[in-house]
Amino acid sequence: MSLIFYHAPNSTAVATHWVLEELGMPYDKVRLELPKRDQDKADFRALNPNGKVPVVVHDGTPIFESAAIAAYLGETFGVAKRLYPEAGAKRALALQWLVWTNVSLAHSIAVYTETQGERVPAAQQNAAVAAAAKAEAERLLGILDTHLANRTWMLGDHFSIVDAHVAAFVGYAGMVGFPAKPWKHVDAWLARAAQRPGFAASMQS
Ligand SMILES: N[C@@H](CCC(=O)N[C@@H](CS)C(=O)NCC(=O)O)C(=O)O
Repeated sequence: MSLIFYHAPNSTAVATHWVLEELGMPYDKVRLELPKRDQDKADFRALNPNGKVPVVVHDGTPIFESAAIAAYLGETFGVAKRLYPEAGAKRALALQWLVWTNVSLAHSIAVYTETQGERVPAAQQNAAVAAAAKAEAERLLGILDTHLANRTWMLGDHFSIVDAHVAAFVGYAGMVGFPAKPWKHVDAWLARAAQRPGFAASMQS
């Protein structure tokens, strides 16, 4: 079995890194230097034409998009370890939260970070768009808070790789203007998730 993980520090690949660590699978890491544009090299573009990390290559098949990677790794390696649900309704809920994280939460945060802040060029600044994106991200964190109000983990009593994936994004959100403190259930869950050895490992590039 061959599993290769293409990553970069402080990137979306942290979510995949955490998932891989939780699964305890042996894998090889290939680090890209994004500022040096390693993502534009032909051999990497052949794996992901989007030129973005993360990518995993499992037995020769490249897979991009962190939510798709989490779902694939979960169903392939996580079920026997009780880290991902078997096929059925519970798996649909797992997929629901993975997709929600990338399509809804991460999107609103990306719009916010791309339209305000000192690193954003003046031509890209847009206070109205940034305010709407902020409101949307906060609304979504509220939805997550309600979900976690009566659950220890995203899917119930057991930690799953869905927790790792979602927590990686929520942790990132905290670094770019959305600390979890106002959402007390999210905050407590994030603190629980951060106790996992997989979290510490995912912070090492
Ligand atoms: N939706 C993608 C986002 C991946 C992504 O945006 N990766 C960034 C790093 S956080 C990247 O590789 N950027 C390089 C570039 O755009 O040139 C996923 O979840 O995998």
